[in-house]
Amino acid sequence: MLLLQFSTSHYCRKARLGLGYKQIKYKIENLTPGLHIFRVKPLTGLKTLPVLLPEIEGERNAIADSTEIFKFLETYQTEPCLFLPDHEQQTEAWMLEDWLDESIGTATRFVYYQFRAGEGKQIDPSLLSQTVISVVRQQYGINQASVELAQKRLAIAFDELSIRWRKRDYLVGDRLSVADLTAAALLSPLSLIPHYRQEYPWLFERIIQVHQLCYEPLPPGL
Ligand SMILES: N[C@@H](CCC(=O)N[C@@H](CS)C(=O)NCC(=O)O)C(=O)O
Repeated sequence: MLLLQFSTSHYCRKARLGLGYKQIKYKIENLTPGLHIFRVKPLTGLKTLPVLLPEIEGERNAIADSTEIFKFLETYQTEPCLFLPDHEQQTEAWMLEDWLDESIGTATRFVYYQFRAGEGKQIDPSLLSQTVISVVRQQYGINQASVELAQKRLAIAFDELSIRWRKRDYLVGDRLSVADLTAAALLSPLSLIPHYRQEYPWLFERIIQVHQLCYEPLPPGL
């Protein structure tokens, strides 16, 4: 299998957590933002990464979107199981996964790139890095006003996740699910931001645990 990714993308990290949890062997092709479209669009019709190429006869050529990659991995190799056996619990896990994917992963991106352009500039002050950050900020409309809204969305996420993760080992049910993997990946960029590290130490403990269960190197900052 081949994973097309941006090396620093938290959505690509999410796909790697799924592959790692199942201990599936795979190769990685790192793409350059912007130029990636020429590789990805003909394969999937979309322009986002991650994309998984199963390279298996009789299988789809390319699977776009981290959620679809999870579904594919579960059918490709059932053990260890990523889906919960109880239908109601799995439905709840999908609901959390979708909310984290559509709302919280985006909010993290806004807060992270705002930090990297200001207070966190010294992490990589090179012209190349600051140019990439500036392009991303323009592409997604990241500015003070949109970041403030993103921060409010994150505050709701911390409330919801704290109710679940601080009471039990897993967000839903009694084993790792798509919800845990998604939260761990999509909130991981906050590991570099001192404010979040100080306010929510339990969150980063969980992010570390999920990465260990998935045999994935820890995100920068942890
Ligand atoms: N819902 C998608 C989101 C993926 C996504 O937003 N990927 C970003 C990188 S973090 C991307 O490819 N952006 C490039 C673009 O939109 O051109 C998924 O889960 O795969």
